Amino acid sequence: MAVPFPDDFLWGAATSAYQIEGAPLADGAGPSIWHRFAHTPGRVAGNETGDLACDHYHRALDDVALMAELGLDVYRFSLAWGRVLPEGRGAVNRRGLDFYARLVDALLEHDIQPMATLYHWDLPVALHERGGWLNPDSPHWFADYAETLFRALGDRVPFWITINEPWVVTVPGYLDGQLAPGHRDLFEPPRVAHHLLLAHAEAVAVYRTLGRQQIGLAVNLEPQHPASPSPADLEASRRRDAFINRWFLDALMFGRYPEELADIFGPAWPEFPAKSLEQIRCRGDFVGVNYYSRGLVRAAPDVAPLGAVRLTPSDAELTTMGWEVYPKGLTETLLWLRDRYANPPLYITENGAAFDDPPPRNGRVEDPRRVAYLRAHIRAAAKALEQGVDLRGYCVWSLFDNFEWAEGYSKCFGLYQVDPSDQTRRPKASARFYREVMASRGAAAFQEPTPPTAGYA
Ligand code: PNW
Repeated sequence: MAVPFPDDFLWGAATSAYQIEGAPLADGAGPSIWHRFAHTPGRVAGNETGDLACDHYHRALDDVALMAELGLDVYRFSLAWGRVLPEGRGAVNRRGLDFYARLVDALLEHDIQPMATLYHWDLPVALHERGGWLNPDSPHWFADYAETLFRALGDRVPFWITINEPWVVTVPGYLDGQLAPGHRDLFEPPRVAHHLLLAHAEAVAVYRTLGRQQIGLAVNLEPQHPASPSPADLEASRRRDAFINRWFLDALMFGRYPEELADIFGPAWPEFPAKSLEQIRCRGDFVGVNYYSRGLVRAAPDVAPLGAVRLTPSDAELTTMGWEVYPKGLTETLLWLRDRYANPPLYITENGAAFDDPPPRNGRVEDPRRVAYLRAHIRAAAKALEQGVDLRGYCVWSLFDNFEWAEGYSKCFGLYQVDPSDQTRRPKASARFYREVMASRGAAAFQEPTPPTAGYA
């Protein structure tokens, strides 16, 4: 098979601020909802926090050298809003901003293109106390924050992502309560989602006034498949598809929400002014796709509000998150984006897997299942490229084992293991494999046969 990745395809790895930086209050930073949530007993497995994480705040320059050794073309990271604006608005905290300026400069010195995410879930507490994403002013707060960064770093950062996974902010954050701020309320999610989309649109508009390009939103997508051919399961998977995959993208691309949502939320679904939907319609320059797995869906009339549950298939390979390994779903997702939304430019902004990795032996960490996962998903991306999908880059989640939100440090996605005792970063076999993939512009992913596991393409 010919390797379809063009020479200018961007190979990268991704992280986020609260998950790796540590020192969340250093140098005048204001606390975030994640700092508060992690410090609330019972919210995170083992009551772990991001206080130390990978100590990247103090090791950023060494980490950039490590990325250069690995051979990244692009590094996707996020900025902590509260480091830059401790109150969320108003005065800029120069020391916080300087941390990111130094990071960006170091990346550029090593020929690594920065891809900066403005919001990866760490809302300043000061804004949360004013209602956070429920406040109709929140899109303006975000646009002001974005403008500060576009002006400070815009000439050096070629790629911006406004918001990471608005669905995860909305649903685990405000409906199920598993992630910060931990609300459980049927009436909040529709408004939170609307404000996140307006925030994205306002930030894009500001960016345009500065005459710049290459800004997008990153969404988590998973194809939804009915667990059986029964009409009830088919209907349930259609609802779940609207809920997870189309909620944000239909609004962005078409200026309307999927009609299933009014049905799912019932009386909690408000009428949105047509004018705000028109404002939300804004394609951006690319869509960031975070892909991990598929949804195998069974109708569950008693499970509010969706009436559907995701099954864990018993015959499939699962990651330690309980997510099915299903590379074919990546091809399916990319083709779906091509067909439904008129072939938008795409970057895979996250793809990866958590497995229980062994401790190092002779300094090496063997993680063959992660190697197989990455190989199969890179091949799945190649299949989509061959069918005309406008895919321009791929980022592994994640560079390091890190703070996996409500799971704490128990779930490891990294190419590098991070020793909790002294913060040593140890490359896993997957880091060596991925280095070969990047150095060969994708060819190394085609050298070994794919293992005969159910979910593999
Ligand atoms: C993403 N889901 O989160 C996030 O962007 C990362 O910060 C995170 O570490 C990574 O995936 C692994 O979890 C997701 O429920 C959280 O479908 C939940 C879902 C998807 C992505």
